Formats: sequence, C-alpha cells, structure tokens
Amino acid sequence: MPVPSNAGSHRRSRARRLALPGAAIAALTLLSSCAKDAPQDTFQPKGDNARNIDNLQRTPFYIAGGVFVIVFFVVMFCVFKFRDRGQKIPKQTHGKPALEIALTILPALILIGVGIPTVKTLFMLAKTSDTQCVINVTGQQWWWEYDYPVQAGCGGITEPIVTSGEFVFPAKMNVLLKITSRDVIHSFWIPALNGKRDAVPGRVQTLRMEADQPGIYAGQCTEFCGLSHAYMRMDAVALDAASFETWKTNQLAAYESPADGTPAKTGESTFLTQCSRCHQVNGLVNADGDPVISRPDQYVYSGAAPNLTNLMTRFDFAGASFDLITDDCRDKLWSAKPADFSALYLKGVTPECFDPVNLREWLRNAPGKKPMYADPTKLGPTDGKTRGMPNLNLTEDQIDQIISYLTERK
Ligand code: HEC
Ligand SMILES: [Cu+2]
Repeated sequence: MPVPSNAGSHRRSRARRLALPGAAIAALTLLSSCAKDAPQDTFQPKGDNARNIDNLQRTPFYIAGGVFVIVFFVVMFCVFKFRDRGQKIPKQTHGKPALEIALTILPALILIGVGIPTVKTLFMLAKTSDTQCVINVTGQQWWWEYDYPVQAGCGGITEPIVTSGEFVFPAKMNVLLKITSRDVIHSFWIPALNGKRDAVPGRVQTLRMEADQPGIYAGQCTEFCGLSHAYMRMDAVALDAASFETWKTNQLAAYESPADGTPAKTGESTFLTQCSRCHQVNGLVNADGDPVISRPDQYVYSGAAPNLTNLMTRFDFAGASFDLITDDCRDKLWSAKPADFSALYLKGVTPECFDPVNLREWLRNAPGKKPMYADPTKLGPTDGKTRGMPNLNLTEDQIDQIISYLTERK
C-alpha cells in the first residue's frame, strides 16, 4: 500500500486513472464502427479453413472477453472503494495452499480445454491429401507470383500459367498453395479464407484455400519485408467451375501481334527494347521471328519480374496495390453478387472501366510510385541490377504507345 500522498497529486492521479478506461471505451467504439465494411475481417470467414479458425477462436474469445469485463469492473471497484484516504496499511497475509493449488489446476484445465480443439484444428488445416489443385506462390519484394504447374488437378492444366497479384481458382474446391520466397521472409494472408503462412527462402510451405462462393478476397503480406512492405498486397479470386475453365483458356490464348501502323504496334517495339529483358510476354517474337525470353535474373536482384502476357485480365498491379480500373468499376467488381461475379471478372479490364492514371504514373517513374530504395540517390541501377522496377525515362509518347499495346492484349 502506498504511503499517504498529498491532496494535489491525489486528484491528478484520479484523473489519470479515469483516462485509461475512457480511452479503452473510445477505442472499442472506433473499432466496432469500422468493422462494417472490412474485406480483411477475420471474423467473417468465407471458406472452410477460415471458418475452422473462426470457430476455434470464438469460444475462448467470448470467455476471455467476459473475464476481461469482470476483472475490469472488480479492479475499478477496488480502485475507488479502497483508494488511499490516509488509512492505516492493512494487515499483510502470506500463503494459502488451497487457493494456490486451485489457481494452478484451474489454468491447467483451461489450457487443456483450449489445447485439444487447437491441435485438432491445426491438423485439419495442415491436411493436404484432399486438395485438388496446386498453385505455386512465390513472394518477392514486393509482389506475389503465382504459377500453375502442368497437372491433372485444377481440372487439368496443360501448359504452365504464370500470373501475379491476383490468383484465380475454382470456388468450392480445396486448393493447395505451395509458398516460398525469392528474397526475404514474407507472409501470405487472405483473412477471409485461411490464416497466415510465412514465405521463407529455400523452403516450401503449404496452405489450403477454399472459398464457398465466387468472389474476390483481399489480403496482404504480413511479415515486414522492407521499404514497400505496405504495397505488397494480393487478391484471391474464386470463380465458378465453368468460368475457371474459360479463365485457363484465356490465359493460354495464342499471342496476337497488334496490326501494323497502329500505336499499339509501336508500343510493341518499345516493349521489345525497354521491357522484355525483364518482363515475359508469352508468344512475343523479335524482328527475326525468334521467341523473346526475358532474363530478369540479370537485371533484378530477386531475379524475377511479373509476367505481363495477360496484364489486362487482372484489375490491379504492382503487388495488387494500384487499380487499373475506375473506382466505380472497382466497387461493382468487389460488391458483385456471387452469381454475377465470375462473368464480370472474366471480362477483364474493359475500355469503359480502364483508368490509365496509375499505370501511366508507374511507367513514368515506378520507384516514385512504390519506393524501392531507402537511399533516393540509389534509385537507378546498382551493379547493373535493380530492386523492383527502375525509372526508364520513357517519353510521354512511348508511355501512350505501351499502354495501347498492353490494353489491346487480353
Ligand atoms: C529492370 C527490370 C525491369 C524493366 C526493364 C521493366 N520492368 Fe516492369 N517491373 C519490374 C519489376 C521487378 C516489377 C515488380 C515491381 C513490384 O511490383 O514491386 C515490375 C512491375 C511492372 C508492372 C506491374 C505488373 C504486375 O502484374 O504487378 C508493369 C505493368 C510493368 N512492370 C510494366 C513495365 C513496362 C511496360 C516496362 C517497359 C517500359 C517495364 N515494366 C520495364 C522490372 C522491370
Ligand atoms: Cu512481403
């Protein structure tokens, strides 16, 4: 018990005691008000795996919440009731074996009660034998690459599909993500569909995905991975089974070069000189008719750049951080009913929805849009290699032509 204090500091400390619960109540009100439109809300699972996690945490959450409220009010009661009024120090007691034993056994029982369902859920989440589709996921500063290896799964994949930012899979199917990293440790998290899994260089870790309904589910890298960690986002896209088949066909469609004499054709040749050393566009050939194979390993530290074959089949870019479509179209896509979602998604970026602002800014100066180096004097290439995409000093005309080229291709 504290030594009696003088009246002045007494009043001040009471104000301080009231400040804490006041702040807690304000914070809770704030939190509950922003939960309404929260695509990354773990309390709203949209698939079996996330639901298992949610079911697991709900009971302890409510019990712990109740305990919190009781303890809080008992503490507040004691604080006011027995506050220091200059009374004598109460009699000190020591040792009460019955109470101590009870307070050891009770938490042990609670731990067992929480532990058994936790271990059960962990095994459920770790199960891979019932998955029917494999997607490799590779984290890199600061975006995710997805590749679909040739397999009988996913309804059959005949040629590898490589994409970035958004990964597409059939709704109601158990999908197995095999997650790794090319540089530092990242962490993969789509809160509506499952928990987190770290992406660790040199290791492959698995994560199940299942979505009840077609739709788009937001996520973000949850392991601090450097300067643009906040721009390392990802979307999971579930389509109905038939639409997923169409999506695969679209991804593997033969390359069509733009018609001669169009701005898009000029864009293609600029792409060949400026971009194709880092970015692969499947089917692109050079002037001699030879396939152009990108070599990002020679220009980028992590050794890879997003495959741009079907850029306009996705709706955002550079770590799913910048939209390719207008806010209006974005709202429509994100709020589409499950029955309408797949058809809308398959349309890709339509001319009506395309908003070039972000892409234009990106091509004008990528590191300006998404910081890649802490030291701005090192924004340019270092040892001939860059982290992320460098500023290529394109002219506005070149940017126009490249955008025509990229938007013509779907
Ligand atoms: C030195 C290698 C390099 C060159 C050259 C390069 N890029 Fe990139 N580009 C990258 C890297 C790396 C990223 C990923 C950056 C990120 O998201 O953090 C990227 C990202 C992009 C993206 C976003 C793709 C997505 O799916 O997220 C677009 C679009 C793009 N680049 C277009 C171009 C165009 C067009 C050119 C030519 C004018 C070009 N790039 C030249 C390395 C390069
Ligand atoms: Cu990351």
